[in-house]
Amino acid sequence: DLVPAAWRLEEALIRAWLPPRRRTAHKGDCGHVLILGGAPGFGGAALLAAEASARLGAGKVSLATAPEHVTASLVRSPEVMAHGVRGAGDLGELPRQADALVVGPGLGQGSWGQGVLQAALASGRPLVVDADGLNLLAARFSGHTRDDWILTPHPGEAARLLGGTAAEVEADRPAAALALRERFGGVVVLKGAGTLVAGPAGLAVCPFGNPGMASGGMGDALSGMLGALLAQGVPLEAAARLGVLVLVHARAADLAAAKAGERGLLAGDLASYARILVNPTM
Ligand code: NPW
Ligand code: AMP
Ligand code: MG
Repeated sequence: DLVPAAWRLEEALIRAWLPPRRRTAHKGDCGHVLILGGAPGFGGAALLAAEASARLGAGKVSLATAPEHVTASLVRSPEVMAHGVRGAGDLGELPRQADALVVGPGLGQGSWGQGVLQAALASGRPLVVDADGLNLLAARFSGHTRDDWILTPHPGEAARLLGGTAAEVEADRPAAALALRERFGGVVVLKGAGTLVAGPAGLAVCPFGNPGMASGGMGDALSGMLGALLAQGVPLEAAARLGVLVLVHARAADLAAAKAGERGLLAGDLASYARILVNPTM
């Protein structure tokens, strides 16, 4: 069993946020996530986030990405509604139609990404901000704070947000996580071995995960998972703890590694294992 005894209580508490579905549930009850990302050349990140959202039980998943990635998304995940967006003006009402937004995977830092990030910030919806969404926050929106977002930096992104180096972040990870929360508000997930979650309830460290996760796209999958939890009505900090600490992302990686080993673990492998973990009767 992969769950240390100390974590069982929290697991039981947090699982209460994802009870079995009502027999009469329909997709409109189960939350709509919008993934915003995938500038030209970076489509995979947004596709991985969208696929992970769908596997975590979001009723509907939309993807707003550069037009050149739409066909790939339809082939890989026909369940995802993929919209080709030439610029933020093409988004229309999409951001306000979603229950939660994930902005950043493969977003790039050019004018396309800037416009899309601005639309996400203006949507009034709870947000997961990852990857280039964080890089743009650091470079162009650094005064922005809010209570309704989860920020998911890796140490390099955390360093950009704090104005230091990744080595400084790694030297005192708890201090960095708390400083990020102090500066930007919301809930901060500082990734890396022993991911930290800093929120109103304090600081918690993830006991799961393995070096197989040191491969491209792992963080993008996490952001999609967190978005799916938010869209299903899990409150911000519980979503971060549920997604990071207790049930989903790193434990899915541990299950996948137990099955076939750490080396060669792919971000796209996680979603099917994460699915097992969000079905509490199993
Ligand atoms: P170094 O140099 O390795 O020691 P970037 P990115 C540091 C997209 N992707 N501990 C690292 O340090 C993303 O979504 C697309 C310590 C380096 O300085 C983004 O939009 C994929 N340091 C975009 O690419 C799959 C650490 O951070 C810097 C650290 C750029 O994102 C890949 C590197 O980070 C990717 O997700 C740690 N644990 N982790 C796709 N398939 O489409 C990182 N660093 O420059 O922000 O680049 O993370 O690749
Ligand atoms: P990113 O760098 O954005 O792709 O995110 C990488 C994801 O994989 C984060 O959730 C990290 O916490 C996780 N990860 C990467 N390497 C390890 C490791 N050695 N042990 C545990 N988790 C890891
Ligand atoms: Mg990343």
